[in-house]
Amino acid sequence: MEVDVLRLSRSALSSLPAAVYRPRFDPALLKSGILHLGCGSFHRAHQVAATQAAIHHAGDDGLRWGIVSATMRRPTLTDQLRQQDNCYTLLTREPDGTVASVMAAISEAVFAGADPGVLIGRIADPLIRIVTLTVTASGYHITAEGRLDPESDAIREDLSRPFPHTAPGILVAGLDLVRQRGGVPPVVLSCDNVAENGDTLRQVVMDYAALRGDDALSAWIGAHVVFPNTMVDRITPPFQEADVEDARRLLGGVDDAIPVSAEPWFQWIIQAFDGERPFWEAHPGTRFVRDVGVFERAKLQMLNGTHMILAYAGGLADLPTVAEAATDPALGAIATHFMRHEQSAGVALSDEDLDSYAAGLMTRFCNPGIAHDVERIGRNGSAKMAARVIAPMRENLEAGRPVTGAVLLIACWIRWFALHEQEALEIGLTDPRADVLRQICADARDDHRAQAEAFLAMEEVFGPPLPDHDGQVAAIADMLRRLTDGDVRAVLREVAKTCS
Ligand code: CS2
Repeated sequence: MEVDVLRLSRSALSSLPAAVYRPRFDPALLKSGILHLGCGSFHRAHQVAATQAAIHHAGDDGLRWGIVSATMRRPTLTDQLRQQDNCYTLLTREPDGTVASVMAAISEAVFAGADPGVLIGRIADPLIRIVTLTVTASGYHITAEGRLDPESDAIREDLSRPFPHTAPGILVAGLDLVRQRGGVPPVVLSCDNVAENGDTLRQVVMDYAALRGDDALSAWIGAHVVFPNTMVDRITPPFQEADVEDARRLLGGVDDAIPVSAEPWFQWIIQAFDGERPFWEAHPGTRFVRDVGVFERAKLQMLNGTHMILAYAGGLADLPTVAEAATDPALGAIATHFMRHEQSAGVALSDEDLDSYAAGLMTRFCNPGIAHDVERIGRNGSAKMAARVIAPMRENLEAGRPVTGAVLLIACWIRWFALHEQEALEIGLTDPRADVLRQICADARDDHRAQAEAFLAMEEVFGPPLPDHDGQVAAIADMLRRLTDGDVRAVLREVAKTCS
């Protein structure tokens, strides 16, 4: 006999166990006031949670802040969201167990891969007052200097199409329509881990308009569109089958095909801006401030940069998750030291605040409830390197401080491509510049110095030459040799000895 399984939807909300947090508004009454580009796990664990809190806070007035959540990548998630009336479970992995909250602030789930024109029209919809983005650092197509990379294949292809597919292209086309109609442009809010994400996005969008040959549009965007800077932080591992079982158990047997799992920590620091917006500060951890800089730098370098060393070294040392890498005695010690003594360069916080921020981050990395694969964190390194690793490394070199962790990180990253090129890397390798980087390793097989030299010569990734550039190349080449010739774990133990 087949048992009918109740699927999560608006009508199932009333059958959920009392312990499950759920929307205190009728999701059917939501109107769309926000357009989001990049409907993925992070967006669903972060912005949607804050928007739901804001809607609760404002009562009926909050109902205008439903989110049109769009993706260009594949239709699977949007189809599943629609099958569940855009409801899903947020599984918060607390140290003493998991808490389930049903999220329902998405008013429309849109797959726009086949027809990006839909998004362009929505940007110009007068009811859409804010356009938010989580398209990852690689979605900005920037050089190490934070300008649009005109050589990027995706941008070149975009410019030759009737409808753009990249985020900068879609924004330019949508804002162009606003201008043609004489409308008021929406605020464009980047929620990606990109340095000065709002300022960078403004520049990238203006560069794109200029590349299209429309300098007047570029100037209009610069003068009329607000791009606040933000810092976003919540570790959100990708979907796992076990999440579905956890959701079913916590929802009292109700099925959710698309739960999202996240750590309890939540931070969203937004540069204050004029214009209508949800009362996002109703969610603990959200703050509007004048200057996001210090928060952003602390987070990008200390969290995201340290994530990278855990990923690249962990991937070589057979430590497949961040938690395993961070709890490994040698790599954990290296990461702790790197975060506090190298990656804090230029972060304007007191020693006491840096100590406690760093200690908190290491505890978060070790959370066993968060299964975050190093393969995931290691993706798109070429788009992340400049702001997260090279900026503090450069500052340390200028001040004459050691850069042992940065050298190890870069050498491990190069080693990923060298192994991949020889079909000897078991983990997947995703990077917008993967072909070029793999080719460098193929051209200079077994020549560590040539590999290090060619990688560091890529100014679009590393920026201008480092202080004592040849010395850095030699140090990275030497580390590459040690990683190639010896046992990676033994190398990590040796490096850890120098981190005290
Ligand atoms: C990670 C981030 O993949 C990465 O680059 O460092 O996604 C990180 O988990 C988040 O920024 C945490 O807020």
